[in-house]
Amino acid sequence: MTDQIPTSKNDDGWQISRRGFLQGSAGTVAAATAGPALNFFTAASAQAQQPAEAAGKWMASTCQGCTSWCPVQVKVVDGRAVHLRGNPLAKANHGKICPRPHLALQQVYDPDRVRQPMKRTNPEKGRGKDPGFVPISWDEAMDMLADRIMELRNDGEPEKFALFRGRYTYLRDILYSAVPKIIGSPNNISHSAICAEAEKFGPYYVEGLWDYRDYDLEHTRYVLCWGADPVSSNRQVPHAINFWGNMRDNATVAVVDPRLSATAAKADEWLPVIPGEDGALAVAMAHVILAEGAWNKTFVGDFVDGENRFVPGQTVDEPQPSVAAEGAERTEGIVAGDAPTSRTSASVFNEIHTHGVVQWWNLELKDRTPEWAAERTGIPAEQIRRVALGFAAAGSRAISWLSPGASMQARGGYSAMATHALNGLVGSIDAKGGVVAKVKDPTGSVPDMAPYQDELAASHSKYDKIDQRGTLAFPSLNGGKSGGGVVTNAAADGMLAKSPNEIKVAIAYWSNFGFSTSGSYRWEQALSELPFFVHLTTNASEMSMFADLVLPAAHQLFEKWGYIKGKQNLHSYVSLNQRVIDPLWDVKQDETEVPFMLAEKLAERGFDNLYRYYTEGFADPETGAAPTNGEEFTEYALKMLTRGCWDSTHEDYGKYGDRLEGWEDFKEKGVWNSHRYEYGKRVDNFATQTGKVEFYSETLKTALRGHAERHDTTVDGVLEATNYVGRGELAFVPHFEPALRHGDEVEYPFVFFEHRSRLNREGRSANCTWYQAHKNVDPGDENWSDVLKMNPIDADALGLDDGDMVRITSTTGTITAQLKRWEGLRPGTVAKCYGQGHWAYGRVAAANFAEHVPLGGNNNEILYPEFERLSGSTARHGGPSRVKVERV
Ligand SMILES: Nc1nc2c(c(=O)[nH]1)N[C@H]1C(S)=C(S)[C@@H](COP(=O)(O)OP(=O)(O)OC[C@H]3O[C@@H](n4cnc5c(=O)[nH]c(N)nc54)[C@H](O)[C@@H]3O)O[C@H]1N2
Ligand SMILES: Nc1nc2c(c(=O)[nH]1)N[C@H]1C(S)=C(S)[C@@H](COP(=O)(O)OP(=O)(O)OC[C@H]3O[C@@H](n4cnc5c(=O)[nH]c(N)nc54)[C@H](O)[C@@H]3O)O[C@H]1N2
Ligand code: SF4
Ligand SMILES: [Mo]
Repeated sequence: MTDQIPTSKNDDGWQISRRGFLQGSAGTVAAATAGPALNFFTAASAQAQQPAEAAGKWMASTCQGCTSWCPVQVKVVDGRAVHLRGNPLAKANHGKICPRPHLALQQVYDPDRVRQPMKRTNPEKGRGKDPGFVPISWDEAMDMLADRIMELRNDGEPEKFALFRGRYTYLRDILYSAVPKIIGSPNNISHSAICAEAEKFGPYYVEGLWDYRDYDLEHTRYVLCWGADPVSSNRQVPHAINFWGNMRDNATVAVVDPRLSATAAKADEWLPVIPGEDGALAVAMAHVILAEGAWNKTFVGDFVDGENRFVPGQTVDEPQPSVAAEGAERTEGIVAGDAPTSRTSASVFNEIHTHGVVQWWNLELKDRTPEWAAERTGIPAEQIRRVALGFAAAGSRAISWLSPGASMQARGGYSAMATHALNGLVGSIDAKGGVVAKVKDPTGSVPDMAPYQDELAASHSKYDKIDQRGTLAFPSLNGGKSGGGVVTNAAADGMLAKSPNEIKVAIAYWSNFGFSTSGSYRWEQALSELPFFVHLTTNASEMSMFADLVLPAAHQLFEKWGYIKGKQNLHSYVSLNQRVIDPLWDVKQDETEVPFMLAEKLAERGFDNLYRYYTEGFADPETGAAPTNGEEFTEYALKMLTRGCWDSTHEDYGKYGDRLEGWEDFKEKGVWNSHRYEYGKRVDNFATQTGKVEFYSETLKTALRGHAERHDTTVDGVLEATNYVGRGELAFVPHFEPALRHGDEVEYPFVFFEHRSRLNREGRSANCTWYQAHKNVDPGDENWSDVLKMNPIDADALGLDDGDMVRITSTTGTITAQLKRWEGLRPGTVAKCYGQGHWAYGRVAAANFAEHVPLGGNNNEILYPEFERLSGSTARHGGPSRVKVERV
């Protein structure tokens, strides 16, 4: 099935047309029978491989090597996983995968895996201190943990418990939400804000979508990537890799990235922006589109008399706000720069599906000429104009593709808005060939926990969280709410400052914040001071080295049950993680079995609320049976939450897509597909305050004002506290903000920026030999090494050659790497891939695992722990740190 390459496309998406398929097979037959065929050897070797093919079984599961979360199949032979491919039944990735699932084989069979629970014997914690781990049983380990939690409860301080999670399946709430809530802690802290929350901030305050988008590559005519490298990373990788070539036949590709990425190398235009100046580029493109009259008139609307009044340098008379009171309110609470422009009584611009195009022009765009932007961004004015007009000429079949590269920056909230607003100008949001959203799926959510919270839990779980969300400097406006989202990386500062309270007991699962956070040394300190810490992990990674208990976790792809929800190729899907092989070691499933054991242990100690929640709240939907052990609990919970996919008696069965025929059928197929996305359903019903695509974001205005009121200040006060320089009504429109950098330009002459690897499975590839042996698939990188890429002009000036070991120093720290002269970045910048520099994890990842010597350097040791505070995000991009580079 995997070999069925789609031969035709139509509006229903990828289809293998019967005719095309028959033609394909007929052709093959003809070639094989017509004399000495060129495929003689291929055919012979295919035959020779047949017995092995027949020996194994392809079993469905899900790859979570990155956030594409692809439905896959695992070839299992004699109980061993030996090969992977895409699940051919998945409409999202149509049987395709990227290179990374193969690395997962090396992960599950990694000889350095944690094989049984381990207990620390050395009370002193710190990098380089031998933890003195000794093996213990699960029973003993869970007793220790339960005792610590009971101590907090008995002392009336359950808020001193914290749960940190990184990657997850959608069974996550069983552990991540229920355990802290029912114990009585507010502190469940996810990794989302070190991942990509600033990216979601843009679409939310423009179109009301706090989510990643999907892209209609099949019908698009222009793809403008902002730091996105879709053939290597981002979130539709298999579909993008397999479809990019076809797409390029019909579409122009422009890539804004300070680095010649794999996608940039194959693009029509590369715009090597100066790191952190994306906002300037995006507003200049918007300026061009308006000044040249190139916006989509059927989506945005037009001046009533058809005359383009977007004249560079001049304001347009603003339309009268529809409700007079609103106009009065608009200026209230805003201090500087708030002078209203002169308004005429007649509306000059008849706006259709958008809101505030004239205000955006007047407040921000009118002076943002390509010539102005060229100076800031390093991109020639001519190219800015050409790309902007090319993008707009594609009309609604254009994609402005925003990634963390252009948003996870110190002032990236507004560049995220500006880049996404370009989709609004051309009307490509919710349109054929444009930028779309997920399709609904029929999965459910976990039962309400409130009935299982006692008085202590109910009150203490509402305490302020350790991550500082909602404080003046951390608005974290997820969903429009002050403190609505996580501020992952500030939790370390909170723990060190014991503010708002001390954390005494913590569990972290599937995460490695001692490695994955900018300014990671703060986590090392915080974890060293944490009295009792449990790491639930496959490998003894950096975080494990500070743990009192290291608990071996089942590998997500091969040994664990769960489900995920994803989208690619205009189809959303629900895909099962399945236990396709017997677990190798004494591992447990992190999100279900471990909390069930904990619940049993707490019940033994007289606190049975969690146990009752699990056994009363979860039952087999087919038999009604209550779970009696962790494995049953896992299965019943999974069946319950996915019931709408496979149970014909469920109210949502078949409503949004596939009708799977029972639980066994779901396990066999592994994936539920949604119907294809239908364009144009949201067009007058966007989830913004006005229901429109907002260039003047009333939604953001309400959110910022809400936060300002909470702290008894103005919106300007909030902008100041969050490091933004814009003031007044600029707060409500996508606008240019200068890059923010740490380090004096003279002492630290280079702007450091970074990227991810085509082979990174987030932070968990480095102990795989295949990762190290193929590292040069990333443009400029070298196998078995970690290189700092520097333009030869700069390298010559410093007298540096390929292979020289260099010390890279920022105001935050120093790491070492090998120098690589490379033309794929501009002079004055240096770049390094993320992923190397592990001083723990295993013998391949570290240069010397026993001695804690890293292989290469971890970028997070030199990245200043800067934030994009409006979304709570860590600002790893935009060049937050200047560095100096010296030969070792
Ligand atoms: N400088 C820099 N920092 C980054 C990034 C970057 O590009 N550059 N990327 C950021 C992004 S986007 C993200 S999402 C975060 C990710 O950061 P984290 O959420 O911290 O996740 P990972 O670094 O992938 O580490 C996961 C850890 O879980 C354990 N583990 C591995 N496999 C499994 C498993 O199957 N089950 C369980 N239970 N445990 C397992 C291992 O200990 C591993 O170290 O990192 C962020 N940090
Ligand atoms: N191969 C691979 N794919 C992945 C993952 C993985 O680990 N490996 N992880 C998944 C996860 S968790 C996430 S969150 C997504 C992240 O999705 P991506 O879109 O890949 O995000 P990043 O890797 O953070 O973005 C890095 C890109 O931004 C560029 N960049 C750096 N600074 C700037 C700047 O100032 N301006 C601009 N325009 N670009 C800049 C870098 O050169 C690089 O190309 O990827 C997912 N996909
Ligand atoms: S690594 Fe990512 S893109 Fe590749 S198969 Fe796995 S989930 Fe899909
Ligand atoms: Mo991420």
